[in-house]
Amino acid sequence: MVRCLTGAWLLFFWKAATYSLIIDGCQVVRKLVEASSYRLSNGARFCGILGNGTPRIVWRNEGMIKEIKGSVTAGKGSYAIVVSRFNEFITSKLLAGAIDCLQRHGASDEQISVVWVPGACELTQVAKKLAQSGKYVAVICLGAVIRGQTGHYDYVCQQVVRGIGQINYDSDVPAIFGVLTCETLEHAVDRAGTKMGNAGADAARTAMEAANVNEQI
Ligand code: INI
Repeated sequence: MVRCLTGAWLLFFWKAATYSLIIDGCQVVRKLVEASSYRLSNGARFCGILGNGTPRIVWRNEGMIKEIKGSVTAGKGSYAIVVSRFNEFITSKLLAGAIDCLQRHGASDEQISVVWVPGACELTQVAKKLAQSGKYVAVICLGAVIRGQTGHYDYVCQQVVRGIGQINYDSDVPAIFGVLTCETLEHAVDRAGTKMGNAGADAARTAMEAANVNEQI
């Protein structure tokens, strides 16, 4: 529902809500949610409230401010998935989740390439090469590092995080971090298509959105 209110009225409501914050924190959250549907008579939409004491209401005129948002659709570009064989029991589920997600959002088989590497430490070098090839709109990196199987868990995690981060600095193609870093095998199973969803599908969704944002810039 869209209601037209003056800034003065909103200020009044906000102040009233601020006072009731002391009594009931939920009240303010509710007011903010309601306020998000307010529009000024010139069409500007309520954006947020800044500051303490006398708050400043920020309005956003959607027609004037350029805003880019990525949609989650595969589009016409190709996606590379680089996936580690280490902990394949888990990573194969991440891969299936990623492929399923890309296909559900319109990708054909021809738009998807999969490259297997030995372990999480080897993801970066191959992902970099794929990103630099100019053939893909995004590179999805999938792996599973699980503590307990090795003393060098922390080093493997650090190397992968830093490596994939570096690709994002160096290249115009987004490299998506779809690597599980878990304390236990059970935690990994939870994130590979069971209780906590599928991190491979999440990474694929992120890849499509990032690629779409990139395309618009
Ligand atoms: N690689 C993984 O992908 N996950 C792990 O949990 C892991 N652990 O625990 O050792 C792992 N190690 C191998 C590493 O990625 C390299 O393949 C290896 O060190 C050779 O460079």
